[in-house]
Amino acid sequence: MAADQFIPTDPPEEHTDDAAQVPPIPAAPRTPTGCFNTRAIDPGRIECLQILNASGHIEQGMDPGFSDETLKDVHRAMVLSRAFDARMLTMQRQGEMGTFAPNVGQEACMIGQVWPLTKDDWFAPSYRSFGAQIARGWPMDHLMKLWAGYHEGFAPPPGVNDYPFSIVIGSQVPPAVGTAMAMRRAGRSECVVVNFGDGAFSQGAVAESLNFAAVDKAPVVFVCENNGWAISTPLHKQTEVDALAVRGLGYGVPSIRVDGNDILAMMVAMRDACDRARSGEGPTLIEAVTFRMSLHTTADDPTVYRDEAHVDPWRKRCPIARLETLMMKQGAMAEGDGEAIRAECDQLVLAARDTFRAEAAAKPREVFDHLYASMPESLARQQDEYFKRLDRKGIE
Ligand SMILES: Cc1ncc(C[n+]2csc(CCOP(=O)(O)OP(=O)(O)O)c2C)c(N)n1
Repeated sequence: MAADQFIPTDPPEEHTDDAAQVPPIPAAPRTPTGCFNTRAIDPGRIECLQILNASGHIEQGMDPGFSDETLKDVHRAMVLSRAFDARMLTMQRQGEMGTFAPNVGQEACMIGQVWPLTKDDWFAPSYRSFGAQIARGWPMDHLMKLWAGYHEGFAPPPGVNDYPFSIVIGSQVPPAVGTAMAMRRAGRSECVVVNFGDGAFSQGAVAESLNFAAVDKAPVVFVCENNGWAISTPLHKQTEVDALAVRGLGYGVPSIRVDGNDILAMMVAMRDACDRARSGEGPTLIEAVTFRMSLHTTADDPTVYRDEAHVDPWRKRCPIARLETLMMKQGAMAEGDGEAIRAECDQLVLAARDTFRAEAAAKPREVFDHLYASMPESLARQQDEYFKRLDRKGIE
């Protein structure tokens, strides 16, 4: 088909159905021969937000004016997340955890995205969100049970308006949007935050959720944690777009790219997005650009598919070190405070580990529970055989 067949023509004069009138489209760029110049199409402009640069200095004129107390709170939450991360990795290696998905380096993303939420708001996390879950009120020993495979660990603690996290990537997004749609219908003024990875963003369910949320003006904030990798698949093999945020524009969702290692930028972007949602202006998409510094999970070995050279530049962008530089400069932190907070957080994690060890008791006879409302005959036979084996071994 010749390219000039795509040149749009004016609607016929006699067309009178106003509702069906196509609004005028600005003149398309043309090549010198008059053809539509597809190379000049603007796929949409995405703003990028960075407030605290990689050296820990606030960009000129950008200071959001957070109090020292606020900075101390988010700093501590990030340090606690990292302490939990390190301990969980050790516990997994020592056989106490089934598996674990580390989050080191992504702390600003995590803490920034839940910072503006109240207890009445809702959070639908992916599996790499434990720092945010701790900040939302999940006790650390509860999360330890979760990662060790105890079903009690998956249920959100009383009073915490969170969904259990989802392993099926992107599957947490439709229920989050459904919750937001229900809130809007019920005339409520809370909002929902849902996060997912760059890999999950390739799932159709996420695209459909963006569309539903946009049409419904649902009070939801989509946070895509773009950490560069979906297990062994790098971003450039996943997508042709440079900025994943551009996808929101196609659905009419205001979208922004944020330096995900900059806690101040995350807080500002999330605060504004939550305010928009709560005031009835609908959803926002935030692409938080960060990096997965460590393993995908403890079942993964990134050295077989990525060069350490990819990781090195991100070490200099550590979100915690960046905030500490600022806090020292502003007098919100003194020499030695960082070490003291790290030691205190380590102790809290160790105390949680003690609680976990005291409470987590394997119940092998539960293995067949919670699967079917009424157990099929074939499974009942397997259960019977399994119980006889446990009896022979003297296991309760
Ligand atoms: C529907 C589905 N397909 C495949 C998988 C296997 N899987 C687990 S994690 C993962 C990569 C996810 O990457 P991303 O969404 O970028 O999140 P990240 O792990 O980097 O935080 C895949 C493909 C899955 N869990 N669910």
